[in-house]
Amino acid sequence: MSASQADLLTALGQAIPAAQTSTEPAMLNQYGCDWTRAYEVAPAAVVFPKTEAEVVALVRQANAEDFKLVPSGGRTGLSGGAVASQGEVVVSFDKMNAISGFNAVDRLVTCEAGVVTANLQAFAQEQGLFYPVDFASSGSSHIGGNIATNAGGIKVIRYGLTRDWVAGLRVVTGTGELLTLNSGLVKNATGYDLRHLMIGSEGSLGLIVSADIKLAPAPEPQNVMVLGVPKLTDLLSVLTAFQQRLTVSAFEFFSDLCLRKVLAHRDLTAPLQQACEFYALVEFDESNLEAASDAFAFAMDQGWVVDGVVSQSEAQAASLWALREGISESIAADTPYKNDLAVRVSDVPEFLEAVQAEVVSNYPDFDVCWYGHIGDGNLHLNILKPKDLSVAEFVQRCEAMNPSIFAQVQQRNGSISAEHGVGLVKRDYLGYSRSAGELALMQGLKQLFDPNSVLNPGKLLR
Ligand code: 2HG
Ligand code: ZN
Repeated sequence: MSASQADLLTALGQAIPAAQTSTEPAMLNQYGCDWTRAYEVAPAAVVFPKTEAEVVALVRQANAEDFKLVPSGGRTGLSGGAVASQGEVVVSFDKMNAISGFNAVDRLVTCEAGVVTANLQAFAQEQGLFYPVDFASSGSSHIGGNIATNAGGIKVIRYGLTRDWVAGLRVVTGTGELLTLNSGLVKNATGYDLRHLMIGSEGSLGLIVSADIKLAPAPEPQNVMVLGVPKLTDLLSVLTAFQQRLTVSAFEFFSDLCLRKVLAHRDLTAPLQQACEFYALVEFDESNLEAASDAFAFAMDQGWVVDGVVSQSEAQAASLWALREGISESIAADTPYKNDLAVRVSDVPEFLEAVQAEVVSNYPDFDVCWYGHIGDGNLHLNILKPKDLSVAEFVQRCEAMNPSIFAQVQQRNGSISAEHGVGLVKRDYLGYSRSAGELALMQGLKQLFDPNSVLNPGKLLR
């Protein structure tokens, strides 16, 4: 063990019992990264605090002894926000995973940061309530990470983002101060709401240790339709046809290439008899089936939709959802270069056309998987690596395209990261979505909350 590593372990030992620290190479590899694979994984240690007091002590030690901390949840992020490449100490919230309180009157559940999203969803269901933020990684993502990235997912069109469900937070700032923010209040007009500053701050301002999460009334059982839509630009007309007649819980889309990838990867069947260039997936309350059937018939009459299927059971609804939710995993072997873009919903059709044109003219030899949460304006653009191209050359060619794609986003005041966060992957492109004035204020906030830059340095901001 090198002297500095021994010093680090001594410093950590002042904050947290030695049994809760690991320097095992396998643990460092596991805990030092997220789902991105482009960065070196090189943390010095991983620690597993069990209490708020231990988190406070860790941050104070980091300031005193000059080491850096990388907060780590379920490590399902796609932007490198939880990657430790520079000898940092990873702070895993795996052992702070209790649902520590529930109040039926307030419909609030108090979760430690390490509660797995699916466990919160199951807990809500046991109370006859509903936690509506949902995505493919719910089985492993943590509520703390969801808050730190303001995670979105598949039901944003109806229920909003993680931000909309956070009624209170406990956070340890970069100076080791424990803050209680908003305490579950519905109304609170006492100035700056620091809770909202923490949401989406990617661990750069404070470490979230627990949260009061709102729960919704349990929804009706849901029906799912998958529709064949030949033209990308008709997808929004289909959405409007549905929204004029009913409230949709989700409106997603994917291209035929995405479908073929999922079918090759999983034991599922094609939803429609004939292949179609694009598919829409619509979810809605079962009591709206008639209204949804009207919308479908109207969209067929208009020629926007050529075929469709509606779920007849919960199991069928789940397998239709699997066609959409399985895409990311199914294309992982193709080393996709990911972009997670958002514009206003009304700007989606012409934005899609403009980006598609950029991609086709610049990547004639690359396969492109388009999919995402089109109903809320969020599109996932995944470029697949040709087998014979090296990862380095592929990434370089994709990066060379980013300025022209991001210029299309900027022209529409859109976002270069709708729901995956900034982390390392999007940090140097932030200027396409944030003005120089905003970026300067963000740097100022970082300095205020974390003057020695001990929290997730180099992520989100340089
Ligand atoms: C999804 O919507 C996730 O499936 C992942 O946000 C998207 O892998 C992606 O690009
Ligand atoms: Zn998504």
